[in-house]
Amino acid sequence: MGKSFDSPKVQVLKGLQGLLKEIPCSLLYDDRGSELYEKITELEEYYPFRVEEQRLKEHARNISASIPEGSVIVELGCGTARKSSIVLSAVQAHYKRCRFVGIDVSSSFLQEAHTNLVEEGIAPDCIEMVECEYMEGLKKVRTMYPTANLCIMWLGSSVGNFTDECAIQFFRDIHAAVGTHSQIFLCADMWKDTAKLYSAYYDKKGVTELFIKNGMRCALALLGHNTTPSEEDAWIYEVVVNEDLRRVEMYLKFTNELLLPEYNIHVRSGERVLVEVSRKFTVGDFNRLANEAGFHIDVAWRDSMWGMQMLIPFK
Ligand code: AVJ
Repeated sequence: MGKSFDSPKVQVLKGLQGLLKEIPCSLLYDDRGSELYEKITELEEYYPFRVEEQRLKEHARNISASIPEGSVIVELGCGTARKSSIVLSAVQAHYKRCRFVGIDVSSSFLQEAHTNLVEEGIAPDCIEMVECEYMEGLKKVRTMYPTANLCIMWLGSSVGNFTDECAIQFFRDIHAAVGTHSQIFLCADMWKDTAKLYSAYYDKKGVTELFIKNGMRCALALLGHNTTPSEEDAWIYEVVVNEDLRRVEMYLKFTNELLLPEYNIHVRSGERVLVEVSRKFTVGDFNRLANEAGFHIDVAWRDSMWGMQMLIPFK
């Protein structure tokens, strides 16, 4: 895949011109995609959303105790902040106050997040929102709070979309943006029973299929190719649980060829395009990721379903 500093269009081009074809998963979340993802979180088979919520509630007290008093809690991609409010309430109960900065690219999400947090009883003067990309937002937060410990929350197993290389770079970038006086609270899905993984991504109602097809539609639209419904019907949704790489792979198989000669793109009939990967982690995977990025795992709350850990920089 193209590197993240390439423009989305260049990422799509590089992804579709290669031998093993893929598109960047960042394209899955346009308005329609975000709506479909919301529906996914309500599916019976899709356990990650509910399990995370439950684990956060279960461990909220201990998580809050591992965040030093006076810290600023910063959430990457806070969305509507429904999950983070669980931790924030516990921090507020523990220290009598908390400080939160939500970072997101969507201003409507940020407004909703603010409303939700106030409804959950978080003091309004403790909440700030920054409408930004992650790294730019983190640099801003560091200028707003030059000396405070920053607890950077990255929830929702978003790290599952990253390769090792990208995740390690991402953590290093965080460290470069905010410095040593910081910690990362990372939540992610654990490697588990393959049948359970398969059905979570191949749901009976076909919502995930629509979500994945919507991503492909967005990718091709970036190239000026607007797809028709019959063209999309010829894409077959396929899920592979890859045990060697410990990830769920979501593909579309093209049963009609796609020719875009002006871009040197030729997807053959029967060829698959990788639209999204969702990695599932072992404890060893987390340790390796953290260490290679210059962090150690200070404390963790994990079981066979879900993993939550506090990463602290080495020095
Ligand atoms: C939002 C990346 C955590 O990998 O489970 C859900 C996205 N894709 N169903 C995941 C997703 C298909 C989700 N993450």
